[in-house]
Amino acid sequence: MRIILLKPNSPPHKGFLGSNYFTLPNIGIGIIAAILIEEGHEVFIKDPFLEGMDFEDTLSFILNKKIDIVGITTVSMHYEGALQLAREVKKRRQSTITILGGPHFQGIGKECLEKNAFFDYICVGEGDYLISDLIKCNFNVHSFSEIAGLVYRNADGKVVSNGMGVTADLDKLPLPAYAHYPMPLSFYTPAVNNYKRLPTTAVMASRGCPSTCTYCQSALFKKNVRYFSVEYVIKHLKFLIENYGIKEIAFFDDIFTIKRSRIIEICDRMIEERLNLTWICFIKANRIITKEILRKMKTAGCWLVMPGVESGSPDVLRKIGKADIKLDTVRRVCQDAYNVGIQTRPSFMLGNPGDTRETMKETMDFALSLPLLHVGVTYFTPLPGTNAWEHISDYGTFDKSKPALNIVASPTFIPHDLEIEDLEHEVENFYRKFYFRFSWVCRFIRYLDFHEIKKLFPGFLIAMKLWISVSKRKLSSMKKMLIASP
Ligand code: B12
Repeated sequence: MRIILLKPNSPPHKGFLGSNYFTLPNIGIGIIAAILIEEGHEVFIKDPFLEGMDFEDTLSFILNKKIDIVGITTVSMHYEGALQLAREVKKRRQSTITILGGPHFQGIGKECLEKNAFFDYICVGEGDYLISDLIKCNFNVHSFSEIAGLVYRNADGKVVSNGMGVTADLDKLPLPAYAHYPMPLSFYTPAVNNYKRLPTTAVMASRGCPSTCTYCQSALFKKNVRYFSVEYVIKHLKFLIENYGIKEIAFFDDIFTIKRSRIIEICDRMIEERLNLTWICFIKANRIITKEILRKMKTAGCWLVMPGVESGSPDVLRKIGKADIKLDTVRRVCQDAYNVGIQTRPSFMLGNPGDTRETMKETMDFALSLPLLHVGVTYFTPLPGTNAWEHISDYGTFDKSKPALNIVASPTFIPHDLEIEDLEHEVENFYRKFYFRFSWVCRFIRYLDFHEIKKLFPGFLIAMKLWISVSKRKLSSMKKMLIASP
């Protein structure tokens, strides 16, 4: 069969202050493509934004190639685009099968199929084999109940959900179909402070997350953590080095450091095999992250660890399901990493349930007190299907029908007693206070190396943007004061 797997035509992913960046290839559809290619199907992976294709180009491609199955991967931010694409494909060629998957549908897949006749199937959770299973059973409705993660219409037209798809044996999965990505791996470039060396790409060494953060969709996997074997991970890395000259890896596991023994083993193997990679990963700032582990990670090539901290207020942390994050431990981990020579870039959110001006200040003060070179600050954004989505009205104002979801660019949830402007101002203020200070310059020098020097120019442009934006805001508030004064 002829199958296309793609992201919808969606507005480009905007970073802070409208900065725009290409990201890394999508692992999910890469694996699905590899499975289908192995089974003899003709598969196209497309990324319209990356390839400069507008909506009509995408549609023409699908129609001209006489595609049988259109598989669309969707984060909530791109849902509108997915609706538009599936609707138009069905309108122009009714026989095309539309299958939707991706994080947006976790928890609300059934509802989405009920509402949209132009979706034929939805995949909830992991769907590595879902399209393959549908093809193998010849799209026979009587076999659908056996396909994990499938949402479908039964013989009576009633929408049925088989629950969450979870791939049990990760080692059986093929590597993503790298040769079929729309751009060569060397083309993809993450945000400037997310890499040291190019080409870089993303790898997942595990799936699932043991944490229960109320805002995160990974919590829906209910602690079902699964690992690729260390052997598989090392084989994967070697393949990327040998075939694509990859020099750096972003380990995109929810938490790369869940198991201490496994981390030691992966690092030891990377050192023994002389992979000579640099890498970054998400961590949880807990007991596992000792100075000794950090030293080992550094020797294996790690230069950046990214813990999700989210708030400097223990009360807010409790409200967002992160009571297990201890601020003292976060401080200790940041200091140990600093001493060892690894950068820590925690993520923080403002406008959390329970956030007030005071707690947001606590968060900022906490971040400012840590030995960091960079921080990530976003707005708390309730995602469909999460615990936060269900209970959000207890904490403030949120319009569930609003489609846009750009956690970085604009707030969608406004806690009680706060205004949208407060949040926008606080995020900008956070970045300004964080970056425009003398101690930051010292830290910058501490981490300065050949790779950082190469990124000075784009970094300088972002700093200028921040400065201009802050000045504009100050000017407009001065104007308002002048107009208001008698
Ligand atoms: C790595 C990552 C990123 C990376 C790059 C992602 C990439 N390469 O495309 C970066 C840092 C750039 C990023 C950015 C963003 N991310 Co992000 N990210 C992740 C993370 C940690 C891993 C993604 C991943 O590779 N998963 C592994 C693969 C195997 O899973 P998958 O892609 O979901 O695919 C599987 C299933 O979903 C399903 N499937 C997916 N598509 C399809 C299609 C079909 C047809 C079928 C049948 C099945 C199917 O089958 C796949 C295989 O099992 C996830 C959390 C997570 N654990 O998934 C968040 C996550 C996906 N991100 C999230 C968000 C919100 C964003 C941003 C919008 C944040 C922002 N505003 O800045 C942007 C959007 C970027 C974009 N896609 O355009 C949310 C999405 C929630 C939602 N409802 O949309 C997640 C779930 C985290 C969370 N908070 O809960 N992200």
